[in-house]
Amino acid sequence: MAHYLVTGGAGFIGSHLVEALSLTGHSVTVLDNLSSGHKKNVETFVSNRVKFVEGDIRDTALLDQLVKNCDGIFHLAALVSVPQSIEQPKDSFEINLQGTLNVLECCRKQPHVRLVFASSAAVYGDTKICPVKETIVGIPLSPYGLHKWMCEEQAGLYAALYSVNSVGLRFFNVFGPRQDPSSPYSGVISIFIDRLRRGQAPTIFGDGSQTRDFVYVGDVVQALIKAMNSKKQGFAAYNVGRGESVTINMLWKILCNVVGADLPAKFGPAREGEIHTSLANISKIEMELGYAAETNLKEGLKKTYEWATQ
Ligand code: UD2
Repeated sequence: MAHYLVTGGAGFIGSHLVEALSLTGHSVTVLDNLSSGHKKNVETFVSNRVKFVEGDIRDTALLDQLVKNCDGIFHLAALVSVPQSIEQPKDSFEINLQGTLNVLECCRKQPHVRLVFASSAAVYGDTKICPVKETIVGIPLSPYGLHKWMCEEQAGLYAALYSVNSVGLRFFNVFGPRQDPSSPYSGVISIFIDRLRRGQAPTIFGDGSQTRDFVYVGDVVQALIKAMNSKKQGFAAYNVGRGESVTINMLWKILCNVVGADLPAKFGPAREGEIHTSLANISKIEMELGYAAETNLKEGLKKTYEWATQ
């Protein structure tokens, strides 16, 4: 059994990872400053094997202390909102880029520690290439996307210079239980489900023909664990999606069908600066890590709706 540090472990994706690791007998230290995560997400998993530490990845002394005795780090802590990164680019720099550098420095000091970190489809920006492959060099549209891309470049250099082994996972549109619907920039599925629960029509931005590759959080956890268990040396980046996309109009239709609702959506102005199509080519992660998206959109929506209405 291994001991892992999960930064951002009280967040939406992190808490599912902590749950899976603890269920398979590993011990975990969760580090989270609760800026977007919630203690209640992990409280039920805290045990003699799962420890919660409230703290920040900008605190290098704390990081050094927590990394001791670790076999691997899952680094998911971030300033996760793209719009917030546009309003506060310096915070994005300090949390997303410098924070990841702090984690890489810990790995440099403890060369046996393997690192898996959250990158994002935002590194591609508006590529117009669809489906998009890891070899495509995009032009990020936000500090968030730029800093995630720079994290990958940093990790590549740390692999070459200091033999730090790491994987960056480019998450596409992740959804599932515990995704917080409370901000206007929350994931569209969490917002749509919240509206359905209230019997309200959601607003589709634009004509709804835009497409996204929605991936269930359980599959993201699978990708994280496979990346950690892989013996690959050096640095590699992988797309994590389902390899299928759906229009937002179709998403609403499928969701209504899953829950047996008949509620037409409203339409509002398109979001400024947003990309129209997003679809991951997942053949690299399938071939190199043995990843296979297991939960289709319908099943994932069903599980998420059940969680939201329990
Ligand atoms: C996703 C990520 C974001 C960043 C970006 C990079 C999420 C939650 N966000 O933004 O962090 O990585 O990709 O490309 O994964 N929509 C509506 N009505 C609503 C809310 C959304 O029509 O009430 C539409 C929205 O205009 C967009 C789609 O739904 O076309 C998905 O929106 P989103 O905010 O869930 O995710 P996205 O792809 O904009």
